[in-house]
Amino acid sequence: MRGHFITFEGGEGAGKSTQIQRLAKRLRKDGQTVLVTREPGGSPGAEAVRHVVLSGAAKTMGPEMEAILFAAARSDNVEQVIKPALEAGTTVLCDRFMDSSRVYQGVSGGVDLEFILSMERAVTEGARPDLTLIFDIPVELGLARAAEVWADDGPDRFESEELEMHEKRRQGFLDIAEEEPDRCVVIDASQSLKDVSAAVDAAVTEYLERKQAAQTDD
Ligand code: T5A
Repeated sequence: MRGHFITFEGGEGAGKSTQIQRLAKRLRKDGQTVLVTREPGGSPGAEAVRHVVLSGAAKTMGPEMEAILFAAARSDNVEQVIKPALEAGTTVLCDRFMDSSRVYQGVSGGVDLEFILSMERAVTEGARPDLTLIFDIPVELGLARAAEVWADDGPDRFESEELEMHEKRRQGFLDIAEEEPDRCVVIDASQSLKDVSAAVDAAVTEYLERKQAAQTDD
């Protein structure tokens, strides 16, 4: 049976990486086989592209080219890592996925959404998320948290942008959640670590129960 595919989305410093590790631990304790991956990155090829896009080296090529690079990295991660794991029945948790391209390159980057969606359809065939947790946090709080973990070289290509850009992204993620309520759950990421974890657990449990009920009906 195909594994569950759960993606974590949202703005900078929202706590996705922290919560993905906590959820992985919890699901493993419950007996599930879990794989954690991230984007851009995940596979060796995609990690190489990650360095190019996050260093800002591709910025001068324009937002369309950056969108293509993110899609290329996603394609490699999907083919090399995500699909084989799902087919083996593994639960895959991915730190950012297709919604980040819709929001960062589309909503705030100005790249034509249809162009982004056409790449998305090609690249994610057979690997569409079953559940997407959208971590919502006031922009200033998220950036302050992200700043705690910046390495010596400071913010990356996207973190360093204007507040207005980050606000647009926050709204972009909320819009996706509203348009696709069957797949998306908004998590109030401004809460304490414990409360965010409880919200994540509740959303995942609800999804797993819904899935199990649907299988029983079949
Ligand atoms: N991108 C990505 C695109 O433009 N297009 C795409 O298609 C894709 C896939 C990725 C960048 O690439 C862009 C988006 C991004 O700008 P990244 O380094 O992977 O870059 O960055 P992020 O995913 O944004 O990771 P961050 O580290 O910024 O945020 P997280 O993972 O949401 O936050 P996390 O867990 O690292 O937490 C940050 C700090 O806050 C603390 C943690 O301990 C940590 O110190 N924290 C909390 N503190 C208090 N209360 C809580 N509830 C807390 N939760 C976490």
